[in-house]
Amino acid sequence: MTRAGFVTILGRPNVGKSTFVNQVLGAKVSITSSSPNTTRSAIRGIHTVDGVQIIFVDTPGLHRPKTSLGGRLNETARTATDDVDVVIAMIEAGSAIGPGDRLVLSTMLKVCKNDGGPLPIVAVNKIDRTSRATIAAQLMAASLAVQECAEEMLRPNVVARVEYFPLSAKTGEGVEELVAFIQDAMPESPFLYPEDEISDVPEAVHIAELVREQLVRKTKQELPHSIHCRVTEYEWPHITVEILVERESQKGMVIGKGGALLKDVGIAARRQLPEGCFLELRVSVEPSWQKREDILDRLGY
Ligand SMILES: Nc1nc2c(ncn2[C@@H]2O[C@H](COP(=O)(O)OP(=O)(O)O)[C@@H](O)[C@H]2O)c(=O)[nH]1
Ligand SMILES: [Mg+2]
Repeated sequence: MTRAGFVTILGRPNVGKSTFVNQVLGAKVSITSSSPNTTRSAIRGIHTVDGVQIIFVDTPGLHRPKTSLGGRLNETARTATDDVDVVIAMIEAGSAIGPGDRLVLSTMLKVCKNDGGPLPIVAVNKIDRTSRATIAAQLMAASLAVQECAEEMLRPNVVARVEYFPLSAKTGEGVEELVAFIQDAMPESPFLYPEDEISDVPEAVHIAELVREQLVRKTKQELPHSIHCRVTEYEWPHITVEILVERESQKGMVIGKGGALLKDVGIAARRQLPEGCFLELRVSVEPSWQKREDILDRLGY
């Protein structure tokens, strides 16, 4: 009998959730950057090895929302915990556990409260950047925070079920151990996706995401949040990606001096696509799209 199940990864923006999923799969299914809120939808990464299928659900980071888009991203992260087998709360090894992390830990405990419920795991990421002493201290701090959150929620029993894993999503250290543990925890089930599939993201969406990744990486401050990308034409090898921004001034920033920035973005994105692809990028202005519910509906957030 095969086994299969779902694993949701929760964590503040930027703790390394998408990097972790990409590391496990050995392929880029989720775009990453040092800018918060890069991930905007629950992206599934599928790992099938030795008769066990693990479906990782990468979520937008839980955070205090400032816009309608931010609110929807939190909602997407929360609903991704429905009906899963494992919930990973990811924190960073090198920064103190703050209110944002506590919200993440509490959300994990809430979902995992029952004995038969999902398995709670705390992953302490980015250990490549800290000393062993710091990692040990952070593991202690994490278990203390878990205990406090559980007591606040009057769920002291769940504490004993929580497992802790230090790892580096970037270098891969510790990742195998966590995946092996999750593999053993998967319930008996037929495979839920074809064995050779590694993601549920449609090709066109992935291409738009590759373009957005480059834009997010190459632009600064608030601009990354103002960008939405979508494929408007997909007639292999011709692909057109439309880049939406919120203001006319942002359009200029995305295009860059003499078109330089947009050109760089196109080159970097095309490098990740099959050879022979013609990628056209267009920029248009859609005022305040991330605050307007009707536009968010239309863009599928
Ligand atoms: N040094 C180090 N950086 C990491 C690690 N994991 C992620 N990062 C970096 O942290 C930033 C945010 O990563 P990302 O996966 O987009 O975070 P997410 O918002 O939680 O999905 C990126 O610049 C990553 O390269 C890690 O294990 N070590
Ligand atoms: Mg992400």
